Amino acid sequence: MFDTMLEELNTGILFRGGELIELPNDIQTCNSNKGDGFIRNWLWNVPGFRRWRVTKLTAGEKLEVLNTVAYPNYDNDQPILGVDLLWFGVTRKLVAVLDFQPLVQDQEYFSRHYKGLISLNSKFPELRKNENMHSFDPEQYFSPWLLFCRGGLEEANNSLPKAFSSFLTCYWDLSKEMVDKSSRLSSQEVRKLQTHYDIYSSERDPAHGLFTSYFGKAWTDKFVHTFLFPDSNNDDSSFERE
Ligand code: BLA
Repeated sequence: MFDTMLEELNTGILFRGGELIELPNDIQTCNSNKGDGFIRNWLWNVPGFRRWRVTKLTAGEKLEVLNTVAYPNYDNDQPILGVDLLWFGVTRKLVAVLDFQPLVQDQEYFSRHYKGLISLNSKFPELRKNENMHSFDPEQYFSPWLLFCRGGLEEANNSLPKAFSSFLTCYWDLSKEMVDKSSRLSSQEVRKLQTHYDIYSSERDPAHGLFTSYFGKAWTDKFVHTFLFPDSNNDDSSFERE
């Protein structure tokens, strides 16, 4: 379901000078102890970013997931790129979330970084369905212009691939703009907020149970804290905003 988008993402990263970072074998790929689950991960070193990870999970016909997160360098306060796409084959249900995940929720920040996403959002009404969030707080690290839809085959085959392409282009454009602009948030503050993103996400991400059921608790704990959200091991106490 998501192979063309995965290909587009990895090719786009390569085209912008991305280099693969070698991962430990058991993180790069892992087979489920339940038989049909398989996960593959890529970690990229991309100019302008301190970390860009990509994950593809398949469980036979039952489930397919494409997930990616890009963390800009600390001297750039642009949002984190976050994409979570899930296809449940048996029920033919799609969950698609694409956002420029804001470090802070204020108008000044939004007016500097969201022109592109606001325009893109208005072009894909079928992918912004005002879905409720159960695990996450929509006002922490999510923007008002995220694309979030619980849909079906129609959205998965038609709008989503188009939106995904435009979304990536829009994020690359924002990164290009930031080369000549200076950030308003200090590097120190960006570091704190990105670190807190990992702590927060590792606590809230609804994928934990799913990973445990396919790959076991020990592997999942290691995967969540070393690959998905490596900064989640930091102490939370110093992350109050200054
Ligand atoms: C929801 N993501 C989910 C759900 C699962 C995953 C099982 C619940 C499905 C549902 O609500 O019906 C699965 N998430 C995964 C998997 C990975 C993962 C397998 O990270 C593998 C790496 N999630 C993100 C990112 C965003 C994100 C970067 O990882 C930001 C765009 C969003 N996922 C997101 C949101 C929901 C979700 C908003 C709905 C959760 C809610 O209702 O609060």
